[in-house]
Amino acid sequence: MSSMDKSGVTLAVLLFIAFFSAGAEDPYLYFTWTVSYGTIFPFGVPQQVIMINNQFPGPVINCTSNNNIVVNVFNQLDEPFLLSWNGIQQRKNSWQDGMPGTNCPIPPGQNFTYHWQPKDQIGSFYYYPSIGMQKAAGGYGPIRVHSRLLIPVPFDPPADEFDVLISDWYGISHKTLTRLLDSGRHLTRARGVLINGGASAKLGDAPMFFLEAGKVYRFRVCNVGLKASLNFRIQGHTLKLVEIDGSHTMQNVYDSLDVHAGQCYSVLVTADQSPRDYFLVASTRFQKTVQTATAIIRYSGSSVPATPDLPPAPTTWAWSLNQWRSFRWNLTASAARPNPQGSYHYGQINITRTIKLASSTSAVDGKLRFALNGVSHTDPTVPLKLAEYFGINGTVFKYNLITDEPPATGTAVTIAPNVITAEFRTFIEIILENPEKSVQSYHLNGYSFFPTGMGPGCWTPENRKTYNLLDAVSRHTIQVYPRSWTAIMLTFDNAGMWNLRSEIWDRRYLGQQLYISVLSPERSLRDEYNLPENALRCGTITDLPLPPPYS
Ligand SMILES: *[C@@H]1O[C@H](CO)[C@@H](O)[C@H](O)[C@H]1NC(C)=O
Ligand SMILES: *[C@@H]1O[C@H](CO)[C@@H](O)[C@H](O)[C@H]1NC(C)=O
Ligand SMILES: *[C@@H]1O[C@H](CO)[C@@H](O)[C@H](O)[C@H]1NC(C)=O
Ligand SMILES: *[C@@H]1O[C@H](CO)[C@@H](O)[C@H](O)[C@H]1NC(C)=O
Ligand SMILES: CC(=O)N[C@H]1CO[C@H](CO)[C@@H](O)[C@@H]1O
Repeated sequence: MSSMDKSGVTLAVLLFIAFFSAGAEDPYLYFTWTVSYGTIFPFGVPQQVIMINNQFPGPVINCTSNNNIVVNVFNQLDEPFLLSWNGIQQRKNSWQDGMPGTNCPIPPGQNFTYHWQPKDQIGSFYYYPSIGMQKAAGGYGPIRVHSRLLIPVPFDPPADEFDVLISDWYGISHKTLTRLLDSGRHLTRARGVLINGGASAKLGDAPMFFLEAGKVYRFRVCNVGLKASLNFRIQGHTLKLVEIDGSHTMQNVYDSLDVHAGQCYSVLVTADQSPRDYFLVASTRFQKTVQTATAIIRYSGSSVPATPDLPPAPTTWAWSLNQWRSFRWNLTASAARPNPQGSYHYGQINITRTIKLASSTSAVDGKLRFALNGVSHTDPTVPLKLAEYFGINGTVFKYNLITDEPPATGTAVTIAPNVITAEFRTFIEIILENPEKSVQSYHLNGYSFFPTGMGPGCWTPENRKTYNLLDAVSRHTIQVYPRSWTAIMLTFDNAGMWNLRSEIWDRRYLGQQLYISVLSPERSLRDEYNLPENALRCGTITDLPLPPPYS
């Protein structure tokens, strides 16, 4: 065969693959999960946790972009339960988002089958219980989304991958925490920090991770905790950053990374040090007493214990802000990009609307509440999305109680469902203002956004001159430093009902969240899937006839 014939054959094969991979349905992965209470002893005393299939953290969902993920969740708790999929965009499909505003909870003793696809997504994510304070009891687990075979990844395949779920841990049952918060109390200080469900490893404890000398490993690190920003580092090793919240980054090398509540990072670690044990460390940031958890990494075949001196953590806010400034999207890495219009050249799209959201803390009827622009969200019995779909939204909630400008400080706070509307496919700037003295972290479901700027004080239009309009890392969770602002931009091209929340879990529980209703006026299947046949019903929609389906 001449070389031309060969390339002709190759082209034909490629076209064949392209044709059939477009036509064939994406592979299905099935999971059956039982959710129940279990007991762990991370600090030597028994603590109740929520387990998935008797595991804490729960089992990994290891999948590839576009796979069909079918998870049948059996609730064996004594209370309603829902899982949500942090960072999975659920394109056209907020029916599967598993939030109190999109799904009826799974009653005790019953089950619900989620069916979703990580459409054009890659990266590291996690699932967690979305009702009330249940996340304080665990119930979370990792999600890995690999690139499809034909799509190049900007680094060589690692020898192995490790999921590292780090969190502050209160060691108080979620029901007790709920009672404390309901009675107007603040969340007390955490008991400590956990790494994959374990607290501090001591010299001589069993290793959690094994490395072979000379090889490269991917650590997928997510902060699944309730509040604390955590610094992640590995004794004697540097971290090559390759992914943030589902986007490939420029591969800068760091000694440690600040991971704020709800965020995920992937780093490559080369086992290039002398063969012995090393400590992997997660410690709290920005609090007076630093709390630290450790896990042991062992080079295979070694029996030399780790040295007890842990690498120091950074201490200042400025360090953290500068690290954020150093993050850059790898614009040349070919990867799945869920929203092409919003993804490329986002800096050249005209902003159609600016929404400023300010957080606040106040007492309402003597009880602690947190709000966004003066409204402290409360979940109605009928999920917002279903109320909207069944046309009973008018009796369940009012759209746009808040405006795009925060009210004057001191304005009375309203407790109500906080739902705003965003016009389908518009490009919007959101300014997250944090006038308070603790760090914030905000997550938006259904989307990935560009955090274009951060700065101290109050935001003004002048601050736009400081924006990164070229290569901000597209992501789902972003921090806002104390008495500072963060600006994000995105195209609202995913129809559905999407939660925007503080990842500081007591703030979220006591109202610092809202939902954004993005409706496609066409009610077309092109823009949004139909209500799934197995959707659970609750409250006043239980017996309502189904509205005409989208077409
Ligand atoms: C995870 O999925 C990837 C891609 O399908 C596969 O290559 C890998 O072996 C899987 N890993 C595990 C631990 O199952
Ligand atoms: C509950 O599980 C059964 C299989 O055991 C399944 O057929 C059914 O669809 C599930 N229910 C829901 C609401 O998904
Ligand atoms: C960006 O991605 C390209 C294409 O995959 C890769 O060759 C390059 O090394 C990456 N650049 C950095 C700095 O990570
Ligand atoms: C953005 O707005 C400017 C001024 O109104 C206009 O000239 C330009 O064409 C717009 N750009 C796009 C991409 O719509
Ligand atoms: C978006 C939506 O479905 N809105 C509905 C809200 O409720 C009124 C009736 O109260 C309907 O007319 C709207 O269609």
